[in-house]
Amino acid sequence: MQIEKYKLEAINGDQLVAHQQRLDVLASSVDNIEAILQKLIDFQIAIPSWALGTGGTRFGRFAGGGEPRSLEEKIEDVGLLHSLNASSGAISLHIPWDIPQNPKVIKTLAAQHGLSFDAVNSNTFQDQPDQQHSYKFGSLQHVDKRVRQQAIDHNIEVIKHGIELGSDSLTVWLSDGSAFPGQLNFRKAFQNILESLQEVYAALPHHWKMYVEYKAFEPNFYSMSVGDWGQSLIYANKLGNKAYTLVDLGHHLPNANIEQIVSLLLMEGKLGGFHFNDSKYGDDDLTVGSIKPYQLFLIFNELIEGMDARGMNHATDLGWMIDASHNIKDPLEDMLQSVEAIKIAYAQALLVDTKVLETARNNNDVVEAQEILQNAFRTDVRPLVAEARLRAGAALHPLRVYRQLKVRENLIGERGLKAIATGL
Ligand code: LRH
Ligand code: MN
Repeated sequence: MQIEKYKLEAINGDQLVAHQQRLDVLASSVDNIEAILQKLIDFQIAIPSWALGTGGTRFGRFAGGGEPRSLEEKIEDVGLLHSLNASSGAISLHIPWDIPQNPKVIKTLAAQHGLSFDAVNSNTFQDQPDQQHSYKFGSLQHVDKRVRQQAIDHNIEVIKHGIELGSDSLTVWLSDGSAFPGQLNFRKAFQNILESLQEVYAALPHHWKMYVEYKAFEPNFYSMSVGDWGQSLIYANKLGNKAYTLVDLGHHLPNANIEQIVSLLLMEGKLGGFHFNDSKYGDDDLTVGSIKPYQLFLIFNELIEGMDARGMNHATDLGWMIDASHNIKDPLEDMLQSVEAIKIAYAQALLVDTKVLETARNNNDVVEAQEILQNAFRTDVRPLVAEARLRAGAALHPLRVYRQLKVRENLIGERGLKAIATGL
């Protein structure tokens, strides 16, 4: 399904006057509004190919209907999101869930929707039907060299798919670890993974990046072999300049200070990118900003401070990706809300006057420092985010257009209620 431009402009038309009034009010208190608008327009977030259908838990899965049945339909759905918010200009594939049978055709179709291919993701956390060796006891950490080689070969195959599609980064998330004390020699597991990743690293084209994604627990619940930012950083440092850490917001122990982790990884020049989502307990993969919007703002505050300190380009120098799973929400509505939450947090953080904040810090004026941050966080920047969309030819209110044009009903009409998407 495609969104006809005239229909989108007609719906925008009804909201323009109210929008302009809200924007004028906000503009009266924001100095560098044009610079902020351009940064918002340039800021694109990659949509995960594995989160366009209804996810599930071990207790149940409640399909919502109209789910994409192929990679082509997944690209159409991301194209639809992008036409609504002009902020979802890339898709991140997971192999083998989304193997491009004909890369040229897939690349052309994506380009027609204004999409590029972000990081490709390998999968050595599931056994495929035709697989020779099982990953039951791990993949790159495995005590058996043949299992490690199988996993290395898979990652190199994933790089090949990425090259054909014009991607320039590989994300490696390992479910490797142990379920019980005594099961694993931690040092040998680390060495096996490092040696294996070095073989994968050697297969990277010169301009590619490798993201090493860490996770504190699940599916292993005693130890994970890339269990936290420190372990991921050791791997990235030992592997070389193309290797970076990847921060999935849901992969931390309760109450971890993620904004401090982000600040230090940036300082080390080893922060590669993000998997945005939100969570209350574990790796809940909930809508971004739905549980801890202040934490998301604080993370963007550290990102801007750290990226500006290194002269980095906000839009292109880090991997901005969503990684979520939808048990009860419409996957596309969830994505629209997630992208909106990320843009709002970024816009609020761009309002922080870092010079005044530094002065307060140098005066140990803790109260003033908090006031500066919370003034920005308590500023309703939604007119700014909407204006950036409008200038990029998209919807003032994407979710409203999505519902007004009955997109899900149309997709169910096209694909049926029983259509099941590959992914989580
Ligand atoms: C692991 C993870 C990883 C993906 C998977 C779909 O929890 O975050 O990034 O491979 O989800
Ligand atoms: Mn992830």
